Parts: sequence; structure tokens; C-alpha cells
Amino acid sequence: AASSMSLLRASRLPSHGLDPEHPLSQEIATVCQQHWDSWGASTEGMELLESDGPLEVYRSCLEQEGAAVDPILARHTVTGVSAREVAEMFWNLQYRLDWERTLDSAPIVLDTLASDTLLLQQIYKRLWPTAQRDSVFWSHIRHAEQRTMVVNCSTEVGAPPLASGRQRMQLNVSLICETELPEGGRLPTERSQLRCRMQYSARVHPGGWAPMAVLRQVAKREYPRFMRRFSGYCVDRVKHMPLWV
Ligand code: 18C
Repeated sequence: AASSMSLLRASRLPSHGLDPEHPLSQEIATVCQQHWDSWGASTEGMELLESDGPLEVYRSCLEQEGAAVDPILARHTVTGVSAREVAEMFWNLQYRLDWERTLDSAPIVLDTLASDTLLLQQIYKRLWPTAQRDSVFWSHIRHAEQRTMVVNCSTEVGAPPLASGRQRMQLNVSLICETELPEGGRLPTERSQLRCRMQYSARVHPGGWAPMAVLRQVAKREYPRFMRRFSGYCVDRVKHMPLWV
């Protein structure tokens, strides 16, 4: 019991860099803790959308006020990158358009809340026959021990008004990455000795009318595609970069 207690304590998040008086401070702390604690979450009862070696993508069908918000949980393990590197490429806008295919234009930084927290607006490609979507969310990265996590979560704090003809979707997304070190926990000297385990979770509310069957079909195709494309991009991008563990 003593050892499981210390494990539990070790998994508490270090405090983040945001001013505790900021209106988003509590929300960010709470949402991030929930995601952090979801590492290793069970997929029991979920539908397996795709399974390809280490890649697994699950979905559960969930409706809220007639809209599909189907939670997604995906896992993947890739060789040659660390948790920090993968999370950084998910969080840092410098890489976004290299792997993200759903955007119509580059993300807009509405505010820099802290060195590890941005307030962003993204405008998405239009999915016929529905209205174009945007989203406004804080995006936060943090690291503790072998693990690095990014959380993207919609907020109304600091959100600009909706442009006409557009609808605002609500998202709550996380990517948690863990570095697997070689036997004995030695620090690796070569990329081939390093693996990164990823857990991606997404819950997206369409925020307005969208035919459920179309959303489910697009989701089934696009989430596995995102997992492959993004992880492949990371492995490729770091090939000639020094290791960052
Ligand atoms: O997590 C991902 N990306 C992050 C950085 O951008 C961020 C964004 C998450 C938004 C995910 C939802 C995107 C929906 C876009 C709708 C139009 C897309 C058409 C594209 C066709 C190429 O956290 C990686 C996200 C990977 C997303 C895969 C696409 C999933 C489609 C989901 C359908 C349900 C969304 C409801 C939106 C209603 C649209 C009519």
C-alpha cells in the first residue's frame, strides 16, 4: 500500500505557470488533472474502430441533445521519439499545419496566458452540407517525470463573437505521452532505443446541426488517419534532431 501511495503522489501534477488569479486558472487545473488521471483508461465496452499493430482507435457512441459527441480513445506506440518531442509537436503551433488536415487556415493566437498555455481560435474546413465550424480553446502543455501531456479544451472566457454563418464546436482533447526507456532505465544514446507511448482522447460537440451518420463516418476515417499521420510526422521530423528526453 505504501508503494502505491507514493506512486499516486508522484502522479500529482506540478502546478502550472498560470497566475492563480486568472479566470481560467481553476478550470485548467481541474480539466488537466482529469486528463492526467485518465492515463491507462479502460476501453471496455467501446467500439474498436481500427486496430493496426500498436495502433488502436476506440469510440463510444454518445448523444447529447440530439448531437453525436462520441468520445474517442486512441493508443499508439512509436519508436525513435520521446514523450516531450511528440507532445511539443502537438502543442507548438510551429508544427501545426504540417500534420493537421482539418484546418482552413492557420490557428489564431488570441492570448498567451503563460509560457505553457495559449488561447487559440481555429477555423476548420467546411464539411458539406453543414455550416463551417470554429473553436476557441485553451491549449496547455505540461511535463512530469516520464510523461508529457497536452490538453486542448474549449472555453468561453476571452472568446470572440461567432462570425455569421459559422458554428462553434466544443472540444475537450488530450494527448498524453510516456517515454519508454531501454532496459534498466538507462538514458538512451540512440533513437532506436527509445519508444513513446501515446494516449489520445477526444470529445467534440458539433455545436449546431450536423447529420450524425456523416459525422460518424468522417470520424471513423479521420481519427485513425490523424494518429498515423501525426505520429509518422513526429518520427520523421526528429530524425536529425538531438534527442530530447
Ligand atoms: O486533436 C487534434 N487536433 C488539435 C489541433 O488542431 C485540436 C483539434 C481538435 C478538433 C477535432 C475536430 C475537427 C472537426 C473538423 C470538422 C471538419 C473536418 C473535415 C476534415 C476532413 C479532412 O485538438 C487532431 C484532430 C483529428 C480530428 C479528426 C477529424 C474528426 C472528425 C470528427 C467529426 C466530429 C466533429 C464535429 C464537428 C462538426 C463538423 C460539421
